[in-house]
Amino acid sequence: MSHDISSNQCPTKAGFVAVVGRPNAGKSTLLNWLVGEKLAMVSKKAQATRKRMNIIVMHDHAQIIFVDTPGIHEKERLLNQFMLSEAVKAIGDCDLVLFLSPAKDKLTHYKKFLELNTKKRPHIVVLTKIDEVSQEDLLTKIAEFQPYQDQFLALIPLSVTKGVGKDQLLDEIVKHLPCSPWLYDPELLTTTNIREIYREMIRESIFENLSDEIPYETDVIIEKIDEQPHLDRVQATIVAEKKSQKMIIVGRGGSTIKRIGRDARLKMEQFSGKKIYLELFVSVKSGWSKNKKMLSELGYNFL
Ligand SMILES: Nc1nc2c(ncn2[C@@H]2O[C@H](COP(=O)(O)OP(=O)(O)OP(=O)(O)O)[C@@H](O)[C@H]2O)c(=O)[nH]1
Ligand SMILES: [Mg+2]
Repeated sequence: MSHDISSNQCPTKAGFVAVVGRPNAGKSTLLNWLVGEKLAMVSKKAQATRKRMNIIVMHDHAQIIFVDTPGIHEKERLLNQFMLSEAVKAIGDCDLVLFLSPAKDKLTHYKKFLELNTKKRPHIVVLTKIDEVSQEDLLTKIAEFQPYQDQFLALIPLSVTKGVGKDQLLDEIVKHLPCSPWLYDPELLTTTNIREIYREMIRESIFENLSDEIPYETDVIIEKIDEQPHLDRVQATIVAEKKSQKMIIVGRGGSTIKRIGRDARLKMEQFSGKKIYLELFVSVKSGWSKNKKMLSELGYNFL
């Protein structure tokens, strides 16, 4: 207790906060909301995020470096194993964990997280999407977590849709961060570069425009960015597993790829405040999501 009080008197605080939970729990949405910018890719479809992304939020005298992670799930495919390892690494490397549980969820995912958290990193439970449940069901859910209250630091109900829970969450996080000088320029919102952000915007458009397995079996390579003061020229390749997928991605008379390109371009323009000239290509790399070398070429490195 005395430690907590003295640490709250330090002039500045900073630390890494891993944001974890099952696919589709609302992790990336929460971070975009906290930072006030659309930085991380969001999708109705699960397993949208594939890599860690740092999102930096200043609150009071603290610099919170959130680490967005892929949803915790187990699947054989090498890409999915990489995704799980990203979440595990983020937990291992952080000062504090936010475990996100949609308010409708059973506690199975939480129990799995406790098993995964072998280093016993301190964590806060965040009940997300509380707009989707009644007040009564919310109270029942909170009661279900009570037997675990000596495991977590706090339980915070939250809804991005309703705009509820932001300050409670940030205040709680700051309480538990170590005294430290800020680790980054306080103006900085992310350590992720423009290349990676544009790539995620194209991936997000693929998730929005294509169904079934195609979003999961495609990825994006940014081949070239030519940055000018008011215009970015971007060349990117969509990588698919099969020739049949390439045909669907292109669409009749190129209609689908045009739609993906237009949606991505609008997101990129909104973000950069510049005009974007986007050229999209499609290539087939059979087995890319199951092959270590090809995954590494796409920036998914197991290390
Ligand atoms: N109703 C409601 N929906 C939400 C809320 N927050 C997020 N969502 C929706 O939940 C879906 C998943 O959101 P994401 O932020 O992509 O979830 P994620 O945890 O990052 O998912 P992965 O990257 O796949 O692990 C999207 O359709 C969001 O719009 C909320 O507060 N209320
Ligand atoms: Mg995500």
